[in-house]
Order: sequence, then structure tokens, then C-alpha cells
Amino acid sequence: MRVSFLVPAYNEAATIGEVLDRIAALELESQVIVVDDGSSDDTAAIAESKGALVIRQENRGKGAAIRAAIPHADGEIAVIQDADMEYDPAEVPALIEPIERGVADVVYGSRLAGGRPQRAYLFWHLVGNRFLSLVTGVLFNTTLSDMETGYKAFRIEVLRSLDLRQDDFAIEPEITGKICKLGVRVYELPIAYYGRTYAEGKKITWRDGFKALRVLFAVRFLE
Ligand SMILES: Nc1nc2c(ncn2[C@@H]2O[C@H](COP(=O)(O)OP(=O)(O)OP(=O)(O)O)[C@@H](O)[C@H]2O)c(=O)[nH]1
Ligand SMILES: [Mg+2]
Repeated sequence: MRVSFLVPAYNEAATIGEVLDRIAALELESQVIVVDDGSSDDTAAIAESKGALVIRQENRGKGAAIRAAIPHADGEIAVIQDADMEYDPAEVPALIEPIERGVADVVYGSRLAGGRPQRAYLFWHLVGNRFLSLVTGVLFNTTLSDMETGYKAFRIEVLRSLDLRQDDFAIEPEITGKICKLGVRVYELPIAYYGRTYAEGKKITWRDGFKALRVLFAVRFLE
């Protein structure tokens, strides 16, 4: 099945090239859509030199970037791929296998399921991610262990049907809440996480954690 990689990228010149090389090295029929909204470095130029379709817009955050990529996707499967090498494209064939097999509509790569390399760092992020996934479980009666994960794969029709509205990192709880509400078949599998520090360019903060809670409740009770 053809795979569309949706790559939000903001000032990721240090890593975008390696990410795209690793995608190209996969034995997958694929398309790469990079959304660079106002990077001050060479992110867009590097992506273009590697043959990616590059979309430029005003800076509005990761969620806006993902939403801008969706209309350009022509694959049967869409995979959200961060540009910072925290998630290794080599894991994508395993990630999409449940969709290709025909049992899943959505697959999450979990950093919290164990069994794959995880950088030991940022204790409070771990607590926050576990807590947000616990709340997700309570609100939506799901066993998903890592709802904030960057690795999410979808049958393209499912992603298109979600009516996403969040611009920033709140896109993750919005996607999660909406797929749980839809009642589609969701799977997860363990993935590695090569986490980076804020000094290395990480952008998500504790404020995004609080907003994630608000969005989970809003999707559950107000929509
Ligand atoms: N286009 C675009 N991409 C963004 C923006 N903010 C973050 N991203 C991208 O979204 C991805 C994740 O951002 P990170 O800063 O690595 O966030 P994180 O703390 O690792 O959080 P995760 O989303 O869980 O990976 C990276 O590829 C970023 O370049 C933005 O404003 N615009
Ligand atoms: Mg990251």
C-alpha cells in the first residue's frame, strides 16, 4: 500500500535530511510531504533537495502543519513523521503492518509499552504522558498507552474524516479523542524513542500538557 509521510518541520535542518534519507531507504511505495512554516534555517531547502513536496505557510504550529499536509496526501496510508529523528523511519513498516493486514484503521507507536530503546530522561514528561494516557483511557474506554506519541498511522479516509481544528501540539489529543469517538479499530505497538532535550530543539512544554487535558475533555463532552 502507498504511504504518505506527513512531516511537520520547524527549524529542523540538523535532522530533516537524515529523516528523509531513512524514508527513502525503506522498501515502501511512498510520498513525502514536508510542511515548513517559517523556519529560519535550511529545513525547506534540504527537504526539496531530497525530493519531498514542501508546503510553506505562516507559522501556526505542529497541528496546523499536519492539517495542511492532509489534502496533498495520495497514499492509502498516512504516517505522521516528526523531522527531529526522535522516531526512526525504520519502524514504519512494522507500524503500518496491522493496517496492511486489514485489522486496523489506526496504529499508534507507543513509547510506553516497553521492549524498545528509550532514552532515560525527563521524568516529568514521562509522568505527564502516562497521566494523559490514563485520562484518555478513562474518558474513551481505551487501553492506548501513549496517546501523545508522534508515531501515528492511519487509513487515509479515517484521517480525512476527523475534522481537525487544533493548530499546536493539541492536535495529538484531538486526533486521539476523535478516533476513539469514531469507534474505528485502533492498534498500538512498541516503538523506540530517541528523545532529545530542549537544548537539542524540543519545543513541547508543560503548557501543552494542560491544553491536552482540556482538549480531551472537550472532544469527549462538547463535540
Ligand atoms: N511546521 C511546524 N512543525 C512544527 C512546529 N512545532 C513543532 N513542529 C514539528 O513537530 C515535530 C515535533 O516537535 P518537537 O518539538 O520535537 O515536539 P516533541 O516535544 O518531541 O513532541 P512530540 O510531538 O511528542 O514529538 C517536529 O518535527 C517539529 O519540527 C511548528 O510550529 N511548525
Ligand atoms: Mg520531537
